[in-house]
Amino acid sequence: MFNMLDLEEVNKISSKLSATLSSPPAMNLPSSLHFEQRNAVGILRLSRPHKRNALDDVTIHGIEDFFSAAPSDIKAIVIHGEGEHFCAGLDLSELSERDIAAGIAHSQAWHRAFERIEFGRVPVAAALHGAVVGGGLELAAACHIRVAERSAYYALPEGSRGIFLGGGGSVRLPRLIGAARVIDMMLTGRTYGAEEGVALGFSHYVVEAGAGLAKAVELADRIAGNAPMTNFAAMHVLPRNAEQDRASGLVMESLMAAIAQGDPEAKRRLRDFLEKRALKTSHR
Ligand code: 1HE
Repeated sequence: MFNMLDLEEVNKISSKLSATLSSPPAMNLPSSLHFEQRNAVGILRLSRPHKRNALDDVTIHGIEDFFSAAPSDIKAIVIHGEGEHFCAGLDLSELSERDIAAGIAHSQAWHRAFERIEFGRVPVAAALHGAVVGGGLELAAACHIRVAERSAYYALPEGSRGIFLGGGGSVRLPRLIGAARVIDMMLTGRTYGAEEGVALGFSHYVVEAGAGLAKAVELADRIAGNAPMTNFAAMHVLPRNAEQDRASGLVMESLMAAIAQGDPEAKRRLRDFLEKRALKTSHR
C-alpha cells in the first residue's frame, strides 16, 4: 500500500514518464535534413540548397532513419526542399569511383529509404517546386500525395549522364505516368512542367509559387485527422491491390473493410454521424 507521500511521488514519476514518452525522441539527423513538428504533422526539409538539395549518402541514410523512427505522435509527414529547387537528384560528386557491387548496394540503400516512405507508418505529402529531377523525382514518387508549385518541373537527366534510375523510379514512375512516357523522358531528356505534370499524374495538385508547403501541410493535417486504420488501408492495401490478381484483391479488400469497421475509432465516427454530432478529429 502507498501512503499519501508515496502516492504523490508515484504521480510525479508517472507524469515525467508520460511526458518523456510523448515528446519526440532526439533525432540524429544530418545537417542536410531539418525536422519540425506542427501538431500531428511532421515536416522534413531537404536542407542543402547550395547543392540544390542533391541527395548524398548521408542524406539518404538520414531519410531512412527518420522514416523508421518518426515520433509516434506524428500522424502525417510533409517533405519539401529549401531554396529554389525541391531536389536535383543523386549527388553526382559521389558517383565517380563506385564498382558494380558498390553500385548495387548504393541503389539498394535508396530502395530501403524510399520503401520506408511509401510503406511506412504514416502518409507522406511532398511539396514540390523548381527541379524535381532524377533521384528527386524518385523521392517524390515514393510519397503518397504530391503538391506542385507552378515552378516545378520533372526530368530524368540520367539518360544524358550515362546512368540509370536507381531509387525505385523504374518501378514507381511507370505506375504514375505510364512506361512509354518514362522511356521518352529517359531517351530524349524530355521535361514536363507543373501543369502537364498534374494532367499526367506526377502531382495531385498545382498551386501558386510559394504556396506548396502550406497546401501540403493543410492536406497532411486533414490526413492526420483520419482514422488510423483508414490511412493504413490506403497506404498498404490499396497499392498492393492495384497490383495483385482480382480475386486476391477482392478477398484482401473484404478483410481490410472488416478490420477498419471493427476498429473503435470507426465505430465512434459512425455513431457521431448517426447521432448527428460534429465530427471531432482526434489526431490520436
Ligand atoms: C549538384 C547537383 C547534383 C547541383 N549533384 N551537385 N541530377 C542531375 O543531373 C541534375 C544536376 N543539376 C542540375 O541540372 C542543376 O543544378 C539544376 C537544374 C538542378 C539547378 O540549376 P542551378 O543553375 O540553379 O544550379 P547549379 O549552378 O547547376 O548548381 C549549384 C551547385 O549545386 C553547384 O555546385 P558548386 O559547388 O559549383 O556551387 C552544382 O555542382 C551543385 N549541384 N545538382 C551534385 N545532382 C539513385 S540514382 C538517381 C540518379 C540521378 O538522380 S541522376 C540525376 C542527377
